[in-house]
Amino acid sequence: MRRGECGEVFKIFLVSRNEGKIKEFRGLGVSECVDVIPVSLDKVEIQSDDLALIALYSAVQASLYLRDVFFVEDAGLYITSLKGFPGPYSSYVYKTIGVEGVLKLMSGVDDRSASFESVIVLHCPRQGFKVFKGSVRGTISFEARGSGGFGFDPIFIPEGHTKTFAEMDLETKNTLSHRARAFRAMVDWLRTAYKSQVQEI
Ligand code: ITT
Repeated sequence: MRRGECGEVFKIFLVSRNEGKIKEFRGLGVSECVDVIPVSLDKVEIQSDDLALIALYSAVQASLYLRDVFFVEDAGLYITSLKGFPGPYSSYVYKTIGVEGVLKLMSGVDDRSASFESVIVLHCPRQGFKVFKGSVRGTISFEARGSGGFGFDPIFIPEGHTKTFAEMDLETKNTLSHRARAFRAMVDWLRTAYKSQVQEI
C-alpha cells in the first residue's frame, strides 16, 4: 500500500470486471480517502456455496499477477423463501433469467425477505489474505423499480426504506449496502495496520 500525494489518500487495486461494482467501490473510496484503481484480469470463478471461498480463490489467482495490495469481492442476493437462492450463483442467474425471472419465481410468495452479502478478500504482500464481510437485509419488491445501480438493485428494498436500491442515488446506496460495510471494515483494518507501524502490509 502506498501513501498518495496528500499523505492521507491510500491507493489500492480492485480486481473486477463489473462496472457497477467498480463505480460503487470508487465512490466509497472517495469518502474514505482511498483511491480504488480497477484492474481487469482473467480469472476462473469456482463454484461453491461459500462466497468467501470463491473470493479467496479469485484473490489467490490474481496474486500470481499482482504483487501490490489489492482486493477482490464476491457478492450475492440471498432470498429466504428460495432457501438462499441465487446466493453465490447471483451473477449467472442475473445473466440468464434476470430480474424478471426472479420476480416470477417469487410470484404468490408472501415472505419477501432477502439479504445482500458481500465478501472482500484483501491481499497484502507481507500479511497474506484477509477476509471482510458485509450484509444488508431487506425485501424483494413486487415489481422492478428504478434505473440506478446494477444487477438485482431494481428489486431490492433495504430494511427501513421504501425505495429499491435502483431508485436511490449512488451516495445513498453507499451508506447502506453490504458492499459499503465490507469495504469500511477493510479500510479500518488497513488504517490500523498502517498506523501501528506495520509499514509493510
Ligand atoms: P467480478 O467477479 O468481476 O467482480 P461479478 O459480476 O462476476 O464481477 P460477483 O461474482 O460478485 O461479481 O457477482 C455478483 C452478482 O450478484 C452480480 O453480477 C449482481 O447480479 C448481483 N449483485 C451483487 N451485488 C449487488 C448489488 O449491490 N446490487 C445488485 N446486484 C448485486
